[in-house]
Amino acid sequence: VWKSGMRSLDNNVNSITKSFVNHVQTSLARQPYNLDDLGAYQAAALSVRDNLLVNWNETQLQYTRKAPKRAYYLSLEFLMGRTLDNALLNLGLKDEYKTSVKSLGFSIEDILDKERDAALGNGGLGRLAACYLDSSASQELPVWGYGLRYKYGIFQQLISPEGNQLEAPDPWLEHQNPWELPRLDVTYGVRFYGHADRLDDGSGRAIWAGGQEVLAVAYDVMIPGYGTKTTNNLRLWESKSKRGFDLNSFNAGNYEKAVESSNSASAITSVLYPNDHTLVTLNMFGKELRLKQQYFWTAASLADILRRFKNMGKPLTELPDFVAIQLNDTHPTLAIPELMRILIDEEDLTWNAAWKIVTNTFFYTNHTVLPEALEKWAVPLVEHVLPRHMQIIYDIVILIYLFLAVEKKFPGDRDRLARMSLIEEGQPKQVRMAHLACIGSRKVNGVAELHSDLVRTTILKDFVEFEGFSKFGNVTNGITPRRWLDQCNPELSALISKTLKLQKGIWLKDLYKLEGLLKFTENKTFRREWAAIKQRNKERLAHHVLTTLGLTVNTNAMFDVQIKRLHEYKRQTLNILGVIHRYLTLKKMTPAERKKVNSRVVFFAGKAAPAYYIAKLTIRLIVNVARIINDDPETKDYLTLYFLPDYSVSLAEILIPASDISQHISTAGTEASGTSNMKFCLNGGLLLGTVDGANIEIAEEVGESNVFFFGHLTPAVEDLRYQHLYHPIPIEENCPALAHVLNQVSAGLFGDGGVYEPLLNTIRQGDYYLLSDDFDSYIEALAMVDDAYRDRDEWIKKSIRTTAKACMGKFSSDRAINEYAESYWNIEATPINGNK
Ligand code: 26W
Repeated sequence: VWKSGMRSLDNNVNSITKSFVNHVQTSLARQPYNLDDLGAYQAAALSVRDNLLVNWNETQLQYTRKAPKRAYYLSLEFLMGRTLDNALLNLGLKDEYKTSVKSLGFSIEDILDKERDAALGNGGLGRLAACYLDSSASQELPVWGYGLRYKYGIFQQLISPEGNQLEAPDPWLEHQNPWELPRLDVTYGVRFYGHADRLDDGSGRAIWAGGQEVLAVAYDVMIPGYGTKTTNNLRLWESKSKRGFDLNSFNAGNYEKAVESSNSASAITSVLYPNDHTLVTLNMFGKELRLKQQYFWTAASLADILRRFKNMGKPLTELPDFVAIQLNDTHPTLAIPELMRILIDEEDLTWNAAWKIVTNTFFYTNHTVLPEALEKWAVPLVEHVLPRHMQIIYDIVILIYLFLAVEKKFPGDRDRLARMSLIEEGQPKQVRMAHLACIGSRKVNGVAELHSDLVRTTILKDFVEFEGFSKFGNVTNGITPRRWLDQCNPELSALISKTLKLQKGIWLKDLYKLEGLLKFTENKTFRREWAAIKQRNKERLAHHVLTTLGLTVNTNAMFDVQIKRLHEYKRQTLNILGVIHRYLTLKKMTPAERKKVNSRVVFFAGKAAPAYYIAKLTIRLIVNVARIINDDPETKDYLTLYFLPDYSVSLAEILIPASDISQHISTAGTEASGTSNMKFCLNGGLLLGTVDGANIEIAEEVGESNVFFFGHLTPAVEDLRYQHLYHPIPIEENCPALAHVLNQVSAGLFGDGGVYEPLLNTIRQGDYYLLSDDFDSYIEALAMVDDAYRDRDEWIKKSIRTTAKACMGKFSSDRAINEYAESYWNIEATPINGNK
């Protein structure tokens, strides 16, 4: 096979094959004739990496030479998923590799499937960072990412026979990772603890010494642009002990103590925190380690950024002309006092000069307005771990912020001062990171129109009044159409290219071109092809369920999908209670009546934070409802449901193209944006959703007739919550249909009803997320979806319109990243010369 394969290949394929074989023999030290798929994946990846490296080197060289202003994206999470397929697409080498590996007896699909996801993120925030890196490189923007190289990514989710979520570690680095370049020579020392002594020379400087020093080691990940030579960098830090182990203790026979400091250093980057939205469940040790992660990462990144800047030979006052630093939520906010510390203590700048540089360098994006998600750090903890930074934070409060400025603008307004302070009173006092991020930044933005409005009118209202409206903007999120259409739905991508008579290289970089599909809605052949592709994607998903879970899925049914982190505000509970309602309705019907019903298959996937009891109980309910319903001979032709374990980027790539309808049903005003809603639309899936986040802007683009909206609007939410608290109406009166469903669950229809009481009580008592207020209109919306689906031809037209309009341009991350580049960072495209 190897020899005959080699003969028939053209030059490009030939050199790929050579490089592949070379890596098998030299890098992997294996024999080509007994290579398995994993080995083939590794060899293919290493040879692709050689290609990337050439472009990466060239890109970095030209950035240094041309010295453009650069942007740095600081994110504690980068949810990259797999890399090989994306690298092949962006390099334009997919077909060549396909031919090459085929000639060697492998299938490219099997090889691609061997790659583990790089799952260094929880969900929306981390995946957005990954899409933005893809778009930055594709738009030839000089952007680097900075993050942590967690040894373990987001936990693997297992489901026990009872339906409980179990967590297992995710050892994603178990086999070597071909996509990273260890830079063992790029290191920085990062200090923790110790003591900070102010100098009494009137300079405002202090000396911070003692404590623990940990080494940050750089690992670089190459980020290729689509159809450009630009290959940007994602630098991830690994922590390790500065001094190896303690030889004195070792010699004295105290082996445990000898490795203690080394263990404590490497603990910092050992695992991604699986909490999205709150840290209140962590204990003291958990909180301290998270704070150390945040400082370790921001300190190393800033040191690296400053070293690069200083190499240009410019004075520090020009830093904002050459560097923009984007804070992805408040997680990297310590960068603000850290830069103050460096400028004052190490660079001898005055307080005012330093503050001016800082406030022109940073930009802050808020990703949630949920109160429990706003980060706060206990003052005693910050004092202990970062004594100098605590001093600086107090200085900001006193000097610049409170007494000089706010007091001047609003004399005597004590309440306002307390509301705006960086320090929240209480036992213990706490540092409010969102306030620090806000006043330390040049601009602040939210991630969809509604959400940015909420940021301006709720959590940062006082700051808008203080600093002016123009500091607060909006950049609606986006997604990369390379991964979320071309890669995950190659057939649809090919049909689009064929229909538009455009190479995908054109429209994948200018998604507004999809609008050209609109006129084909009336073309019957086109519609048939469109529908056939959706059908094959449904079969691909069914095949996945069959091979992973051993279950057979009815592919003639409508596929209804809700995939996202489990959270009360996202209301998976509303969905499962809706499913139960449907089931009970089917049970009451005669067989003849049932025959008229649309068949529906409901898919759920998503992880719950390990300590989030109610979220885990929701999973348990879904799994147990599935067990009963899927086995009921009377109804199973009409309604089945599946909870797919271990949701990941790769699983999303299978689920999204297969969806007829997807659910984005958060309580109005709670989902900042959502990004999977955009992915579904791009793949011709319709939306069922509340008037929330980016759903609103999607509907503006596709037209409301192509989106199924329901539920109360944001302004009503506060009043409804007030009513539930102070004038509660029994649920039997407020929403009889929901009360009936809850009673059936309590009565044990899906196993021991008592188990679910805590979950059901969140609705019966207080109903903070307003399920009882939205349930009836939710059921109505589901019925409208059924009606619409009955007219299949019209449905396909809606599906085409959704792809053509909803996700045209606006929801491409290319549009979003260009907005950041132009209106925030003030950076420009820097094309890399030379042939690709
Ligand atoms: C303190 C722990 C913690 C961890 C993560 C708090 C908050 C977060 C993130 C900000 C939560 C998050 O991922 N937010 C999501 O961000 C997406 C990208 O902007 C939005 O599309 C989602 O609506 C938002 O929930």
